[in-house]
Amino acid sequence: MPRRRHCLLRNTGTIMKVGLVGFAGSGKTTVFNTLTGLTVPTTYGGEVHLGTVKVPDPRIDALSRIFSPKKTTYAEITFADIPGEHGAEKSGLSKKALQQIRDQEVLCLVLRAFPNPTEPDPSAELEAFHAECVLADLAIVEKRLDRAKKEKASPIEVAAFELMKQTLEAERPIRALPASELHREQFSGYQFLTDRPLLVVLNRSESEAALPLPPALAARLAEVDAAGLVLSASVEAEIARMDPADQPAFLADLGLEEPAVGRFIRTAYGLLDLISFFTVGADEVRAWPIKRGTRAKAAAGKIHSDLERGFIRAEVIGYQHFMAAGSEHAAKEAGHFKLEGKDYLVADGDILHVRFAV
Ligand SMILES: Nc1nc2c(ncn2[C@@H]2O[C@H](COP(=O)(O)OP(=O)(O)O)[C@@H](O)[C@H]2O)c(=O)[nH]1
Ligand SMILES: [Mg+2]
Repeated sequence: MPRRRHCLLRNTGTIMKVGLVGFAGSGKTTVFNTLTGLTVPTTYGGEVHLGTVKVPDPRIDALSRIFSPKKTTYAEITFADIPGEHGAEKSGLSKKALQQIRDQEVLCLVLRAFPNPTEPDPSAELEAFHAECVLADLAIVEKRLDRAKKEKASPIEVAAFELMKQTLEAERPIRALPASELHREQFSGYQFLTDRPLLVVLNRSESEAALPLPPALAARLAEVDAAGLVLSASVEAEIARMDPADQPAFLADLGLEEPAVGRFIRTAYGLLDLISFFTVGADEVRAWPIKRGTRAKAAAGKIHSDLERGFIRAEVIGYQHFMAAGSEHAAKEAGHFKLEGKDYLVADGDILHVRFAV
């Protein structure tokens, strides 16, 4: 049987999807433009816009300097700017928008906190959004529960839906439930809005950009199991237009350490509980995002289905060990080369070579 060392064939890895949602006028399109570098007009309504950005990773920068590959590939996030319908419904989310946000892996709710006399305050927007997601989920959970009972589904499945129903009736999100109680290992892919990780972005005026989240809002976010982030979209838009050389002084003036883009992307990545493993070589240095807890065989499948099907072993060197040793050879000499089987739990920063035969 031929034995080939891993070569890069085809990308079957997935790109993570983050949807920007919220009231019309909350600043979604402005945030979207600064994240993606695109220039979508900031008019109300309209179509969904998509933009893809690289996930910055200094480890990939360092590996790329060492291998000088033909190609360097970072993990990617696709942002979707989902328009709310101005004044159409109480929360600003139409049926159409609700449908569009079901397609996202992470939801990012943009709350308007820059001065504006006509819109509700940020906490009211948060509550309206949360309530609408809870109601939409509850309607589906009740239907699925009825059907599960009628069709005499497994008691485990019925119990999982009962639990979701109780949780939603208590106005709590499904994402707050422990994975084991929902038996997620058996029922993957519940399509519920409150099961999506939620990142709440407080879009503030320039003068308040460096202040932390208000304590009451932070406490409420903890209750609904959401992450929070403060930025000023207009400041970020200005930074994006600025000569990079002028950025540090501008940021320092406002009391900011870095543009919000990096923080935003890291938070979204963390919410999905993603880690990266790397493949290295003269052709390509590449980051592969996987869920924490992914085993070697499934991780190999991200690179190519053949690598999963014909998986033999994974050669593993941890990023830190590799950098400390300076080369693959030196890392091996130092005893930091491991040969792992299909059930090996891939760790963040593992450099993998998959041995396979098909
Ligand atoms: N002063 C100020 N205006 C903003 C800020 N973010 C957005 N805007 C303005 O608010 C309006 C609505 O923003 P937009 O991004 O289109 O909101 P969307 O409807 O949620 O996509 C636009 O005129 C923006 O220029 C901000 O941080 N500060
Ligand atoms: Mg918009």
